[in-house]
Order: sequence, then C-alpha cells, then structure tokens
Amino acid sequence: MLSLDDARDIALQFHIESPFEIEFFEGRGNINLDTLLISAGPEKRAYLLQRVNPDVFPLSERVMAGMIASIEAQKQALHQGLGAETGWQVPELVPTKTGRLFHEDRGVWRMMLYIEGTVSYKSLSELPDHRQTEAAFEVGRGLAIYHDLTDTIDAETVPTALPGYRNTQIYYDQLDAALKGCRTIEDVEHRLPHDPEVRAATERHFLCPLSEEERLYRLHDRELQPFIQTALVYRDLALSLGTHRDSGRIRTTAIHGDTKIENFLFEALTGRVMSLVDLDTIMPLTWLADWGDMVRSLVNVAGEKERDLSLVAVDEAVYAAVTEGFLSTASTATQEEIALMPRAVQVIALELGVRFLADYLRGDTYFQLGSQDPRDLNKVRAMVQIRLFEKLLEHEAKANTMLADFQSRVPMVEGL
Ligand code: GN1
Ligand code: MG
Repeated sequence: MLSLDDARDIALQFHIESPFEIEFFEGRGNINLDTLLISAGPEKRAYLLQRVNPDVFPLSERVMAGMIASIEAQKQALHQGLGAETGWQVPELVPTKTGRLFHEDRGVWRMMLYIEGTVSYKSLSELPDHRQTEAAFEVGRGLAIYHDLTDTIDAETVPTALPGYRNTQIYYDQLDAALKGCRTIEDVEHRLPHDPEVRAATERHFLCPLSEEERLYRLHDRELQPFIQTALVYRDLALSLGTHRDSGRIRTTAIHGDTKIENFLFEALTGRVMSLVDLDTIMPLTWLADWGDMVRSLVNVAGEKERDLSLVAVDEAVYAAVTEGFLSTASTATQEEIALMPRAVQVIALELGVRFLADYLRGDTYFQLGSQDPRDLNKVRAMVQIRLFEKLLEHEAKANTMLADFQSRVPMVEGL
C-alpha cells in the first residue's frame, strides 16, 4: 500500500479545490486497497481517490473503459427520462489537471465524487431488524434500475477488464491446482486456460507460493475438510449457469459484476436506494450473476467474515423482499431467466466460496490480506459462503414457491 504522502502527490494531479485533507478510506473493498478519502476546499467537498489494483486488474485501462461505458449509459438513459423519478445518482469521475479521466503512476488512479448524503452497509445486520426487509426491497429495486439504465450497452463490445473473472470453470481449475499443491507452470500447464489473454491474467492464481509446511497445514485443516468436500461435490451445479448461457437459453448482457450489498448506496434520510458503485467489472455475462451475487450477499445477514458459522443463514423475509423489489421494477428479464433466479443465488455463493477456498489453500494471492487482516481471513470467508450455499440449497423449494407466488400476483412485464 502507498503512503499518505505518495497519495497526496497523486491527488494533486486531479482537478480539485485546495487545500485538501486526505486519509485512508475505511469503506474500501477487498481488491482496490489503496482507497483514500479527500476533503477539499473551504466547502470540504468529499472525493474518493483510488488505485485500480494492478495485481488483480493488469488491464487497468479496460477497467476504466467499462466504467466509463456504464457511467455514460446511465447518464444518457436518465437524460432521456428513464428512471427520472427514482433520484438515481450516477458515479462521477473527476478529471485530472490535463483533462484525462485517470492518472497513471505505478498503476491507474481515478478520482470520484463522493456521493453525499448516502450510506452503505457491509451487511444488513448493521440495520435494526424492522428496517432490514425495507432495505432488501430497495437493493432489489436498485439492481433493476441499474440494469434498465445500462440496457443500451452492447454486451459484446464491452472490453473484458478482468479476463477469467466469474468464469466458474477457471475457479474450479484453480481449486484443483491448489488441492494438488501445484507450484510451477509445468505443474499446471494442462489446467491453464487456452486463451492467451485469460491465461496471462489468471496464471499466477494457479500457483502456490506458500512454504510446504504452511501449505500442508492449510490443506489438512480438519475444520476445512467438509467445506472442500461440498465444493467438489457440487461442481456441476456451480457450472450450470455457464452451461445455460453457452446453450443460448439465457441471454448475454452487460453486467455490473460486483453487486454485493456494500456497493449499493442508500439515501441516509429516506433509506431509498440511490446508486450502485464500484464499476470495475462491467462485462458480458448474464444479469443472473448480478442477481445471484446481490442476493447471496443480502440474505446472509451475518456478513462475509462471520466466524460463528451457526449464524450463517438464509433470512427468508429478506429473500422475499429483494425478490419483490427486483421483479416489481425490472423490465427486460425473460421467463426462462426468472425461473433460474434461485439457482443463480446458489451458484454465485458456491463460486465465491470456491474462490476464497482456492485462495486460502494456495496462499492468498488474489484476495490479498491487509496488514490488519487475520491470517485465516480467506478460510473464514470460504466457510461462510459454502455454508451459505448449503443453506440456500435447503431453502430452494421455498424460493421457487415464492417466485411462483409473486408471478401469480403480479403480471410480469413481457420478457424479450
Ligand atoms: C471482491 O473488492 P471488492 O470488495 O469490490 C471481488 C468480488 C467478490 C467480493 C466479495 C474483482 O470485490 O468478486 O464478490 O470481493 N471482486 C473482484 O466480497 O474479484
Ligand atoms: Mg469490486
């Protein structure tokens, strides 16, 4: 991570008022660890300065291209009156003093206007019980608004910012490599993706840099064994969303790619959803991946880092509220896609569990640990998501009944 002095020098490249104060931003995510909060000028205007993590996003310029495509599509749709009544706020990039939308110095830096008057939550448990379902409804509505506003993006023209991202097959191949303790390119040659670009972006995460002692300690951790088994047993289920997309049964759309609850902003005063931020992973996939990611993050009210696994559960009222919020607003979903909504939640929870698990086993090369993070953070995160997946399986019949019930009450907008 960079020092505050270095970050201050970078901030000076952007077009903001002076003098300004700068501090590390507590609400940063798991990937772009260099995120700073700036308060500038006499009015103390707030900005976020962020470095796109080059270890995760080697093609940082493409990240920016996807982000800009999303911002432009949202602005244009709002300008044309779509969603005008929602009060939706589009993230805004602050230009550099030379008029560019990002600055390059040991990676790509961008500055965004902090959307004032909003709040975000790492999990719904931060809200009192009676406000949780209301917030879940708002999140569902927020995703539907976002998808409607960005529907004009031609999915096939969005550059892939992070080759291999949300590719379930690759995540399983990486898990297999981690379980085998692969250390060299020769060890993993037969597992690597064929596409040179995808291979270049993912190769590192097929290899284990841990000492042999530490590797074996992690691999044979008794607590982890049932979770490894579950991940392996449900491989086909995890791959099923991709199979449906390959077969054309569900459409390929430009997705947001990171729709966990943390990335939704709510108006502090009213609790209404206002924005969906973190536009790093705009890519062609299926909106069901965004749906799945959002719901798996919402219904586990305990959050992603809970050590007491008995608290990991599917909150049924939250599940129902987010479904209602989404379906009452979304306008382009097809019936085939809607039928897959419960399965998509299971898939994304399991996929994320596999990602954390493989990363822990090989030595935290992807979800890098900050200096304050516990050493077993990715193990905990893996167990939470895989336990959540099991809970979602148990909840499947209820989820399907709820969907059918909703559809019988509310006539759907005709799908494509
Ligand atoms: C990562 O960095 P952050 O918090 O925005 C990850 C997502 C995961 C999420 C889980 C590019 O997002 O895929 O769902 O952590 N982003 C990337 O917390 O891998
Ligand atoms: Mg992200």
